Amino acid sequence: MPTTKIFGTESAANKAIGGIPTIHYFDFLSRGRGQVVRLMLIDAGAAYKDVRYSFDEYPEQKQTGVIAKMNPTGNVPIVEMPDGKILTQSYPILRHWSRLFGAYDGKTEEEKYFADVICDIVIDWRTLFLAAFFSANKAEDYPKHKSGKRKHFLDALERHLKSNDLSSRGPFVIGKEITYADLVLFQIMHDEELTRDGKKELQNYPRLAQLASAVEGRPNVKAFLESDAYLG
Ligand SMILES: N[C@@H](CCC(=O)N[C@@H](CS)C(=O)NCC(=O)O)C(=O)O
Repeated sequence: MPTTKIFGTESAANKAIGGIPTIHYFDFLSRGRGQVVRLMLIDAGAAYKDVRYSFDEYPEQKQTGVIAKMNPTGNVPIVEMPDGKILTQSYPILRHWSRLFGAYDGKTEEEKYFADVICDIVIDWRTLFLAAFFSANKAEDYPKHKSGKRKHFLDALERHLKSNDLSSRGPFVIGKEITYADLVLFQIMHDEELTRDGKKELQNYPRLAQLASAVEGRPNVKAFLESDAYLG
């Protein structure tokens, strides 16, 4: 049986998105595509219902269970809204809620475009990260990923953030305002364990370290990271 917990208290942020969402995802610490969906709600001060499936019970749910019924691809995260609407695909969910919040996706066309650019790079990075991290041959594949593709994405993102006119104002992707792209980028750095130990593995990437610290310093995110709800 999946576990279900409520996080937070219903707020105006819930009203903006149509109530308290139920997020279906793996019981995978505070990591993964499901966590970045949770992270936007945490940052916005919205309550959510957190339904977590163990890696053992998921395959059956994906084949014939509740996951199969809700999502044609059988993937998680899946979000159920109180009016019965089902939301799938993590990045479209983040963009959808950004529009409903009237925040998190920049104001100008240039800002929106650049947030999407950074998000797209992270999508590519996450796909390769997961393939290596969950590989049957992880002992060989993950170190190879770290020195190969991961380094390539870190180099490219650092260069983008340092050279783009909006980003160079910092600390976020488009400057002073946070966007969903910051959450997405923070989450992959977190999941690759680059934000721990004083961010020592980001020492050659000062702009990325600055962005990670700025996300961690958001009041609601900080409170979450310091709470028992944060699972690592
Ligand atoms: N593009 C989808 C990808 C969803 C996806 O691949 N989710 C993974 C977990 S992060 C999953 O469902 N893995 C289990 C499987 O594919 O069987 C999204 O962003 O939501």
